[in-house]
Amino acid sequence: MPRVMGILNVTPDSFSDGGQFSHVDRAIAHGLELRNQGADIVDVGGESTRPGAERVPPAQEQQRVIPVIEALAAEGVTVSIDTMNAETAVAAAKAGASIINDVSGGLADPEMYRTVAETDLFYIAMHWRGHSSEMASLANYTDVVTDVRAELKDRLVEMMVWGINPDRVVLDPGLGFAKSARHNWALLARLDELSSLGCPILIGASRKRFLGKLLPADAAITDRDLATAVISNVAAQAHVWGVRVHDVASTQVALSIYTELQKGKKR
Ligand code: PMM
Repeated sequence: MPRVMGILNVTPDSFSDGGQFSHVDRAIAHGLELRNQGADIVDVGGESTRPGAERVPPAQEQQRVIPVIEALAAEGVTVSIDTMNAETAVAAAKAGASIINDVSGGLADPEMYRTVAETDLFYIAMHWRGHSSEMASLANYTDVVTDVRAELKDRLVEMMVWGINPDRVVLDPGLGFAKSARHNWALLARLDELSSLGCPILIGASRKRFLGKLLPADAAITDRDLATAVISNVAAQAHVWGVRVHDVASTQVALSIYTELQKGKKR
C-alpha cells in the first residue's frame, strides 16, 4: 500500500492552493489536517516549482518552512522537506524533518549528496533536467521511459559514489518536469520499468496540468483531485512506495478500493 504524502506548500505563489496557506499558523493547521485525513508524511515546501517560477533565496525559503516543520514535528507528524538546497535540508533536519524531497535529484546544489550522506535521512530524488524557468525546452526524449530510467540510474550511481546508502533512496519520475502530457502518461503506464532500478518509487501527479487536459477548460484546479485519486489507485496497483497529493481524502478512498480488491482476491 503506498504511503500518502500530503502536500503543504508554504509559498505565496503556489499554483495549486493560490497561496492560501502562506502564513505560518494556517500552514501548520493545514499540515495537521492533512495528517488527520490520513497522510503518512507531510511534505513541506517553501519554493514553488510551477512552470516558469522564479527561484527563492534559501534564507527566505527557510524563513517560510522551518517554523512549520518545527510545529508539525512537535505534533509527531512525519515531515519531508521539499527543497533543492542542501542548506535548507540541513536546517529542516534540525527542525525535525526526516525525509529530504529534492525535485532536482541532487543536480541543483553540488552540496546535496554530501549532505544526504552525512545524515540518516531518507532521500527522494526526482528526475529533473533544469529549473522551472527553462524546463519546457528540455522535454526532448528518444523514449521517455528509457531515458528517465537511465538518468535516474546515473543519479543513483553518483549517490553511491558519495556514500549514500541506496536503501534510503526513493526515486521519482518527476511528472510534469520537462515532460509533456504524453510523456507523463507513458511514465505512468510503464512504472514497472522504473521499479526495476531496485528503489522504491514516488509518484507526484496531483493537480498537474496534464490532468487539467481531461477536464473542461473552465474547470477549477481542485476538479483535478478525482483524476489524481484515480492515479493513486493505478500507482498502488504498480506497487509504488508513495503518492504525493494535495487532497488526501480522495486518495484515501482510491487506496481503500485497492485494499478491498486485494482482500477480494483471497479465496
Ligand atoms: N512536484 C512538485 C513539487 N515537488 N516532489 C516530488 N518528489 N515529486 C513531484 O512530482 C513534485 C515534487 C510540483 O507540484 P506542487 O507545486 O503542486 O507541489
